[in-house]
Formats: sequence, structure tokens, C-alpha cells
Amino acid sequence: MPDHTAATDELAYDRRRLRQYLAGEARADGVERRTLLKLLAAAGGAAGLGLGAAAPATAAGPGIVKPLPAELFTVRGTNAESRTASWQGAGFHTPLDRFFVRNHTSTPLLDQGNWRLKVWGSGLRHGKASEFGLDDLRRLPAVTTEALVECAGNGRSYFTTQQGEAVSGTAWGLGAIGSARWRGVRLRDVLHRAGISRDAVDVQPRGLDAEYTTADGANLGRVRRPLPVAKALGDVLLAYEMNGEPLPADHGHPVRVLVPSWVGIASIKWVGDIEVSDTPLYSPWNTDFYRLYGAAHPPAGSAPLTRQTVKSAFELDHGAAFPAGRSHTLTGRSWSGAGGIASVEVSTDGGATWRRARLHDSARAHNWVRWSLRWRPERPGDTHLLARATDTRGRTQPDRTVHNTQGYLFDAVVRHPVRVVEGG
Ligand SMILES: Nc1nc2c(c(=O)[nH]1)N[C@H]1C(S)=C(S)[C@@H](COP(=O)(O)O)O[C@H]1N2
Ligand SMILES: [Mo]
Repeated sequence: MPDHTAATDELAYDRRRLRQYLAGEARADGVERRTLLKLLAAAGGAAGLGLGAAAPATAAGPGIVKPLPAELFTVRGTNAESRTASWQGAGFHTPLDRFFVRNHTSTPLLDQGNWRLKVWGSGLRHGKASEFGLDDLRRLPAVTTEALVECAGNGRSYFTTQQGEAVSGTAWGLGAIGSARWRGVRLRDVLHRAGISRDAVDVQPRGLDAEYTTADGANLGRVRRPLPVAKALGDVLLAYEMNGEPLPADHGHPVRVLVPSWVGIASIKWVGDIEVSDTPLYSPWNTDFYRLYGAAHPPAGSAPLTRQTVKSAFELDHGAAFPAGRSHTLTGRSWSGAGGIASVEVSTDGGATWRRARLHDSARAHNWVRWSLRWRPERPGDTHLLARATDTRGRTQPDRTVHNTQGYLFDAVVRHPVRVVEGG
């Protein structure tokens, strides 16, 4: 029998992949041999060298199609961060007009009539490729999944502003996340139709957006990242609708991959082909990027990132003003990649005392909960609001996140600055 189930343990799986690479059984197009050798050194327990990960390219302006009004977004290079204040009263799912956009290059304009998905590779029976149009996908059973998409770097700026640590990458606040109702087909159904063989080990979707070139000029090719076959045959969707509408251009029109609870990079937008391989695959997005590097991590990095951490955000801008001597309702959202949220505590005095927030949604995996708390500040002055969530697995947000050079998976309690002003 093929060993599909064991492969969800990404660390063990990664070690196996590395051994296969060493044995000449794995392919790593676009990954420098130097990088792989460092990973191999680490897997073998040898001391490695610090890894100089490529910095993301910066472009002149965002190649994003939808309007980016300042009340909804903060533009960061090729990306647009959703303002958490714009989530207040906006419903459980993030309206499409304020859903964050993370683009390595820019949004391609694809015609759904001409779009084809090619499924190919050594992991198909007889090595025979197949093609699917959007109509072909629509004829397969439709599935709806409610799930967050969150960038692995969400909250990255707090490594610097709160912990005084240097990190590379887009300086997101907490708005590199959105929730949607996704409709599409199971990737599993497409892989079975394409004739996935029992020998398949990796499934690598690739986007149709432009090839990505780093700041130092290295062309890494099209955005792509392998999924272990066990995950690809699990809860992964090929989504063609978002909140009841055809997938918008910026979010992957006409079809994107949706991997619930995993780091956003797994959810490849504008998918054009999927390689099914009987040998392990590497891409820069599971080697140089999306691993934890730094003093507290293995010399050549952690296993590739999969699940997201626990976070909480107030639906407020930094520096929001509250009149003293009056009662206010503070609102926010908390979420976890490891399950639903069980409880949220809030401090309005910089962390000295904590009260339980009222939760407005039930705990559900892949989704956030909205919460609220009454607050009556007595005296004018600057203060910090803090929110600390615990998920259904019992994981609570820590006071500090262990540093990693690329600023991934920030999960510490954020100190949100606000001003209490003279009540009029
Ligand atoms: N083809 C392609 N897919 C991609 C990306 C990209 O640049 N190109 N960015 C990834 C990253 S890093 C994230 S966080 C999510 C963002 O999804 P969104 O822009 O729909 O919010 O898409 C992922 N899929
Ligand atoms: Mo991301």
C-alpha cells in the first residue's frame, strides 16, 4: 500500500524528501543546490551556515485590480493590507472589497473561457497528462468550505515594533487575513480523474502570474509550492467562487487552490497547472521561504510551514481615540490554525488586569470568532489594549514570539496603542 497517511507529519516527511534528494530521487528546479545542501546538513544533524534568504522584490506600485481606498487598505509594495477597523460590523466573512491581497508580482487578467488546468507528471498512471476547463470543473461535485486565508507573515511588523527584532519581508500589521465562503471542487476529485498513481508523493500547483524575481535579480520562476500527497487528497479545494461570486481577479480568477488553516502561500492563485510527482519536489517557497530560520531554530531552518498560529486583532486603527468617562464597546476577532477559539481575554490597562470578552461566534476550525467587551476609560492619556486568545487545543497566545529572520508566524499578544481623550 502507498504510504499516504504518514505524510501529513511534515517534519518526518521533509526528512524523507531530503534523503531522497540525496539519493538522486528528488527534483528541485529553481532551488539552489547550496540551499538543499544546507537543509541536508541540518537534517543530518551537522551544523549549517546562516542562510541568506532572498528578499522579496519591491515594485513601483501595486498591480492590484480592485480599488484600494485608504479607509479599507494600507498598500505595502505589491500587496494591500486590510484595515482591521474596516471589519467592524462588516459581517463574519470579509467583504471582497476589503479582503487583503498578497501578490508576488501583479494580478494577471485571465479569461475564464480560455483557462485550462493541466495536470501532469510522473505521479500519474502511464505518465499521461490531462486538461480541465472551468466547465469540466463545474460538472464535478461542488463543495463549499468556510475558511480563512492568512499570510504566514501576518503580524510581522510587531517583531520589530514590539520585540525590537529585525526581520525581512512585508511589514504587515494584523490585516493580512480574510475569511470567505469558498465554493469549488475537491482537488482530490480532479487528481483521481487525472489518474493519480499510488506512487505519487508530491502535488505542486503553479500560478499563471508572472515569474518572480528577487531584489538581487534571481528569477525563481512562477509561484509554486509542493503539497504532500496526503494533504492534496484531504481537505484542499480548487475554488472558483468566493462569497457567492466568481473568484475576483486579485484572488485568483478563475480558479485558485484553497488549503484551509495552512499558511496563505499554500493557496496558489490563478492555478494553471498541477504537477503530480512520484519523486519529492522542492520550490523556493518550501526551502528558502516559509521555514523558520534564526538563532532559536535548526541551522538550516525548520520544516516547511503548514498550520497557522493563534492571533487576535482589535477592529481599530492604531491610535484610535476614546472619550473618557463614557462607555465604549471594543470589538475584535481571534483565530487559530489548529482549531477554533475557546476563549478571549482583554486587558484595557496595558496588561495589568484581564477580563473575558463575550464571544459572538461558536468555535469552528479554519474560522475566526468575533468578540466584544465594554470599556469605560476614566482618565485621558495614552494606553494599550491587549487581547489574548486560547484555542480549542489549549494553546494561548504568548507574551513574546520566538524570533525568526523572515518574521513568520507571529503569535504574541499585540499591544494596541489607543488614546483616551477628554470626554466632551
Ligand atoms: N499564483 C500566486 N499564488 C499566490 C500568491 C502569489 O503571489 N501568486 N501569493 C500567496 C500568498 S503569500 C498569500 S498570503 C495568498 C494571499 O491570498 P489573497 O491575495 O487572495 O488574499 O496567496 C498565495 N497564493
Ligand atoms: Mo503570504
